[in-house]
Amino acid sequence: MAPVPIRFETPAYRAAYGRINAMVIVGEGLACRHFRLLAEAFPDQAGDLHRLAAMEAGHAREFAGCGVHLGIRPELALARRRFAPLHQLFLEARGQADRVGQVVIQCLIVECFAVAAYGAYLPVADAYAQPITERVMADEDEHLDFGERWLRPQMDAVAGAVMAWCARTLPVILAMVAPLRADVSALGMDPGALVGDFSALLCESLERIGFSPEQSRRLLARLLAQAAAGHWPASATA
Ligand code: PL3
Ligand code: FE2
Ligand code: FE2
Repeated sequence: MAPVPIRFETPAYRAAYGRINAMVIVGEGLACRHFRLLAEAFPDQAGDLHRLAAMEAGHAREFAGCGVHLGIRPELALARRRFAPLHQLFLEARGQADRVGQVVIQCLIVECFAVAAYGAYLPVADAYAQPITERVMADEDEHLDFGERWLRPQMDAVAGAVMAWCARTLPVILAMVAPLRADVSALGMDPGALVGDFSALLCESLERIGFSPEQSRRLLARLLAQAAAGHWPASATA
């Protein structure tokens, strides 16, 4: 099937872009804040974490530029409301001085989601946004890697906590993106493929830090069961 050409100037595209672009800008801004808070939780790695935070601030600026380039105003207040539960969960982990929770939420789950989302956007992005998205994706890989490198050596001690935080965070992510389904489609992306890629990336990450393929698949099954229960685009397959 030949791909349908994307018409960046239509009102439907522009309205959807204003909402999705805002999610990206707010998500990157929160990622910056989370890495600054992680720098406080990991004083011995504060320099590195401040560097990652600065990368996130750069992402927010560059994606904001993508909206400006199209002459579209992002719906930031809506995006902030949609991201609030995820930010609250991060703050809860921080409030308990739970470093595993903070790393799982930001470095594993949010970063895997970012890589899946930007990977889905890349083939349908306009010529201005495409190289930016490609560069940002490489950065997000590094952020994921930070979390994996910290978790892997202590896996025996933290496996239960990692699973528990995944189980708490995934429904929050699902609830956040479920209302984006129509907008994701309007930009030319397949919401089902997006969740499929996200689950696959998260599974691979869990395996890299030491879970067995069975354990990661069980978590994935839980995710897809929630999808079937209506919390995620129904076309999700993985
Ligand atoms: C990590 O550095 C930042 C995480 C931000 C995640 C934003 C996700 C927004 C969801 C929108 C889904 C589709 C995609 C893409 C367009 C650029
Ligand atoms: Fe980022
Ligand atoms: Fe990131």
